[in-house]
Amino acid sequence: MKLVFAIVNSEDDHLVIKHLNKEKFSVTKMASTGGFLRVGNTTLLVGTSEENVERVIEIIREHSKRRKQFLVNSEQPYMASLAPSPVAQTNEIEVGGATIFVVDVEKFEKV
Ligand code: 2BA
Repeated sequence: MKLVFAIVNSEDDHLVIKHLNKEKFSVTKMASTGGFLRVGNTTLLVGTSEENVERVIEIIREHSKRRKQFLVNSEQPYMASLAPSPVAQTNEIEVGGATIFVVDVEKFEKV
């Protein structure tokens, strides 16, 4: 058995979960925060058999959009501390679709 951790944009989580559930995958949704932007995102946990892992990733890929995000350094505590400046600088970064980790599950039980 495998456990898929997928960090997705909070704007996409509804669609991703809907389509996973439609194909009978169980999902746990956890509220999380990115360490760089320090804004909320969603971490999904999906426990499934090894042969289903690629299908889970496909569904997540299909429903997680990449998007551009603008950062003003004075609004971003981590960047501001790296390059303190009295002048606000705008940076464009690309975020999403999803960051996925797949790990082995040693034991799975429902009691
Ligand atoms: P954040 O850490 O808030 O990162 C948001 C976006 O900021 C990243 O998008 C990336 O485009 C940019 N970014 C992150 N760290 C950076 C840095 N040191 N320098 C320049 N730009 C940086 P994504 O790569 O799509 O990541 C989205 C979210 O997924 C991350 O939010 C974090 O919560 C998670 N994540 C990504 N890679 C991870 C990893 N290796 N381990 C754990 N979580 C990860």
